[in-house]
Amino acid sequence: MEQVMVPVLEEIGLDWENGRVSLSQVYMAGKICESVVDKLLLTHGKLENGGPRLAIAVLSDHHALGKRMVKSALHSAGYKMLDYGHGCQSRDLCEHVLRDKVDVLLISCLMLASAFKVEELVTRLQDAGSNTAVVVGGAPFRLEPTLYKKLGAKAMGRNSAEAVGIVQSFEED
Ligand code: B12
Repeated sequence: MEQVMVPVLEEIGLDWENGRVSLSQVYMAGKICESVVDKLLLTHGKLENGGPRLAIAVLSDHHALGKRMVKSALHSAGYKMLDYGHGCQSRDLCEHVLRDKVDVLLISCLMLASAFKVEELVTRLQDAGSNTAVVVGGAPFRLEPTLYKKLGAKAMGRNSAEAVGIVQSFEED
């Protein structure tokens, strides 16, 4: 999936940007990939690992495939996590994180406008006295690898395997 599905969807996104495919074709490509992800990915791993308290969400936008892949990879590695869904707003996320005492919040963003909202989320968490580490991923962060730092996130991962490595590094801290 990392080697075929992700790059193909990226190419389809570029084709849409350049007017070569319609939004309905992007939508169908997304739907097909969703059913592949649902069939092939593990969503109920052996959740034995104590580790840091994790949560995952898509901030602001509704591109949810990346979140599913990251969640599945972490499940396979034995990590349990809360899933706050997609289209989440930073105010609600901040409340959930404080209520659930989350140590590491994994945020997926596919649109640049959503990525910029990470800064507001981090500020809200800091103002509330939270030590939660915000880890981000998604197209805007892959395209601009230093963006996460500018927005106050602790780390950025390019794919689901990197997400696992980052969570493991928090466990070692
Ligand atoms: C499929 C798709 C859709 C589908 C989404 C289906 C779904 N259920 O998710 C549909 C058709 C609904 C859609 C809608 C729109 N889309 Co769209 N879409 C895409 C497309 C082609 C692929 C995205 C995808 O699913 N990739 C596959 C997944 C698996 O990859 P991924 O999310 O990047 O995740 C991987 C890594 O990034 C990483 N990762 C992801 N999250 C995290 C989190 C952490 C913590 C870590 C460590 C790692 C990590 O691991 C994953 C596995 O490797 C992209 C193109 C692109 N370049 O990404 C455009 C794209 C994101 N869309 C775009 C746009 C503009 C839109 C619309 C506004 C179009 C419109 N006019 O309506 C709407 C907005 C909807 C909304 N409000 O959210 C733009 C955004 C441009 C921008 N500058 O912001 C893109 C980039 C296309 C483009 N080139 O212009 N879209």
